[in-house]
Amino acid sequence: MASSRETADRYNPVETEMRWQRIWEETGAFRVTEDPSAKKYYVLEMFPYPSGRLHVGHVRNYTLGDVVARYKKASGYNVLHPMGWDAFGMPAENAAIQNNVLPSEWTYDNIRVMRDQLKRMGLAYDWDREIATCHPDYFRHEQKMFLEFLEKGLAYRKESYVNWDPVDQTVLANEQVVDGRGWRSGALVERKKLSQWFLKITDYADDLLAGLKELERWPERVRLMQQNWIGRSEGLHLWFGLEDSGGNAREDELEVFTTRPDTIFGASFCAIAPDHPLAVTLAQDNEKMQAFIAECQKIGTSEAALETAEKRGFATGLYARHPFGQDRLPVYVANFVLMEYGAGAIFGVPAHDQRDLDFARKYDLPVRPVVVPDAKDGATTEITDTAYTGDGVLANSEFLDGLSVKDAKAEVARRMEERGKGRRAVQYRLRDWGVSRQRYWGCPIPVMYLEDGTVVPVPEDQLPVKLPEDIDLSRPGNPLENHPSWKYTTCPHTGKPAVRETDTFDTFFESSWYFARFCSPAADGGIDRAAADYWMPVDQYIGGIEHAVLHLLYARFFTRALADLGYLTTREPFAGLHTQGMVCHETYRDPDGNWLYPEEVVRAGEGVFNTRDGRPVSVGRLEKMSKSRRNVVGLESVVDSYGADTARLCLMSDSPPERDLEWSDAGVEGAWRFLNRLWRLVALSEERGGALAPVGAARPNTIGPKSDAALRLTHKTIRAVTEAIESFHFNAGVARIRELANALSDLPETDAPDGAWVRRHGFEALVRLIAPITPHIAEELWHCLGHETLVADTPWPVADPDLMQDDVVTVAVQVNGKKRGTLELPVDAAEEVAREKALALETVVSDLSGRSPKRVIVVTNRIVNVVA
Ligand code: ANZ
Repeated sequence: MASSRETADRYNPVETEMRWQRIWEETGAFRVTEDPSAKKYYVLEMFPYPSGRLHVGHVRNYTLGDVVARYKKASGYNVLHPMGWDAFGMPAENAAIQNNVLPSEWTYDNIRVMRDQLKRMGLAYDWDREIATCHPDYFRHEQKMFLEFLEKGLAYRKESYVNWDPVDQTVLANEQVVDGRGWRSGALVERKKLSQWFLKITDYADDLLAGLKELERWPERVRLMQQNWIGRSEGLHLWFGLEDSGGNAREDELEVFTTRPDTIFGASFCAIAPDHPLAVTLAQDNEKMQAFIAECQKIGTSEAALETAEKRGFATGLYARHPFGQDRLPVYVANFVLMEYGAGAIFGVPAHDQRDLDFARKYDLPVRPVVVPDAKDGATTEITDTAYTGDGVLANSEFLDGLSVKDAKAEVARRMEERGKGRRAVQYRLRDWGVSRQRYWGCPIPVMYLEDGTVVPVPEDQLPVKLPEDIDLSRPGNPLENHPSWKYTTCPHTGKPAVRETDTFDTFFESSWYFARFCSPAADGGIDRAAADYWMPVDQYIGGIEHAVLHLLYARFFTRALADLGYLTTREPFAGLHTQGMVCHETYRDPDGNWLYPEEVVRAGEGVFNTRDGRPVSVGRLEKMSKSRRNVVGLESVVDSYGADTARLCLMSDSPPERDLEWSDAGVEGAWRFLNRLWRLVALSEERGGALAPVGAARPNTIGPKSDAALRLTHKTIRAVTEAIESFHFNAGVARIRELANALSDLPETDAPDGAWVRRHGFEALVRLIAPITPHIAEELWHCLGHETLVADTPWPVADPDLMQDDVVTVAVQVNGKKRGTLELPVDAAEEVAREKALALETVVSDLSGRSPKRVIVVTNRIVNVVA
């Protein structure tokens, strides 16, 4: 084929890339099926939300995945590398309101644009497996899964608080609450109780925690974040007696949860959550308390908001009896106690808990240290404005004095359990996953309600429950709720009137199983077990650190739940995880402080100017590419003029994948120049006097020194690049490839048989090594080298161990520990050889002056020490 096409003298990326993309598509180069005789490898990038056009910052992780996919395919694996769309979500609804289109139209339009963009990047996807989660063919399966969860008790309904925007009449996500106000209406957000659906992720808390230990190919920090999120604590539930202000005992008791029973003698108050049943009862005839509780509910529902809010309380007038003494502890309603954790009530120990200390200072409560770093500090320790949370020994604590924290915990637990007023328990911070969203553009939750509130699951043969298309987005609130007819239906069993659930699933629902769907994207039952057994788990998952907790935890939970329902065998979805860094770019502003796009800016001499009005531009620091700062570079602006390979090379050069990467014009130019050099080196080699041995020619018997060095470098590079890809140091791999290209271009342009052979050998290695990174130019050069096959189907080069080492090393020679000279020895030379040559060294001979040495110690490749 090579001879049939004239070789141009300039590389034309746009024409070349389109041609190879067409060939890959026509030959189905990346289409895969299960093949039990082949080792499988499943590489997956977190699928995108179809939000509009991609910029270069968006495609870094797809390129990373592509390098892995192509490398693994070349290494003999049957590689699954699919792509799809996480297509439900709020932005579609917002865009629909703004542009007066349907969320579905907006979404499918974006998918079309982004699919084309990804195709132009030359990513090795099996496009036959493409899925969009907003398609009924996808979500009907998760509706069925949900019904199975419901049947198994893994899904349930419960009242829970949401952020409520009273003006827009809608529920807000935590991130839509800005400074306590609705992001769109600006109205003060309220806490409102709604009945919502939950999945029992807490049933799996221990299993999810235990599983983390085995995830050796996950970043340590992600494992730690998940561990903290699950938040396992061993503690004690305690029951305190209650009395009123007059000292009269009440019938009820106060249950609290503590992880520090050892500090019981430091307790100076108790506090209950604003929505604790006791608070609710007491507030019934206490208007001030009602007002306080209402105030607390304005903080919003996020833990972060609660954490940072000023600690405030309201004295209930009740007292809790200290279990081991005469003390009475005042009981407050406090804004920092959560109803959803432990018992919704605490005993407060200001000396050893910062929140309690802040609270005590505000309400003038005693601060009594009971744990001291060292026993001798006993009574003298004082707490000022920082609680002591370290380890130590007990003091001021009667029968606990002198015990370690650990022993004191056990002792209090023992005594309280003995009395029947304590129960040791494991507590998780992890909450059940609330999956209800009061929005239109999501998967409908497949249940209905009878007039009396009875929940009736939609029968399987009526799935999927689809979304209506004729919706009115101009009214506030949930369009499903407002729709004139959609929600009205009849009970499938009794024929009685029923109303559909108008909430849709949290979009994390879709992303919790899409990786399993990719194994059998058309399977009738959602997941074909045999296909999933072959492909799962994902061997390499790649995505942003922002998904470290929620998405990854939900997916791990879902996989376990699906395994328990018989859909899957694998319980852990992602064996390897890589979290990529951001792509950053300089930021620009005009004198009025308006952000400018990079293409609106030009450098001239020392200055930087606005191309439109010539005014000076101030250059800001590197920041993550984002539309709001306008420091984005459109994908087309690079691909149209330089080609996808240049963009891909840029993204893989300079920084390791987990670190941030700077995108700059200079970087693009550099990558483009290198690809052109590479092209001239290989494609024009013969024209420029660098003869090439024929394809498959045998290695000549003798290879001269220059060629030999190039041959050795080729094999060292093969090894280095292989290791770089295996260890996710693609930038290091690129550096070695460049080095090899330089060395090969320095080979004398002779047609001596050894040179011609080494040149071909080197070029073929070079092209295969760079193929995962810049696949189009690699195909082109492979073709120029006379191959009729695709480089995408060609095995990865194998390094010859005999050729990987330098032949000689410099070895130091010492006499009685003092350096007396050096020797050039073959690598790994036998001890005998090293010894002989060292003793023949002139300086050594003169030092010995005729005596024979007592001993000669040889450290291979490093030192020969002669003991005289
Ligand atoms: C007394 C005490 C003394 C506490 C001390 C801490 C330090 P982790 O470790 O995260 O599980 N707590 C219990 N339930 C709570 C709730 N519903 N809302 C807010 N705080 C609650 O946290 C357990 C500790 O958090 C518990 O131990 C309790 O305060 C508090 F020196 O009890 B501790």
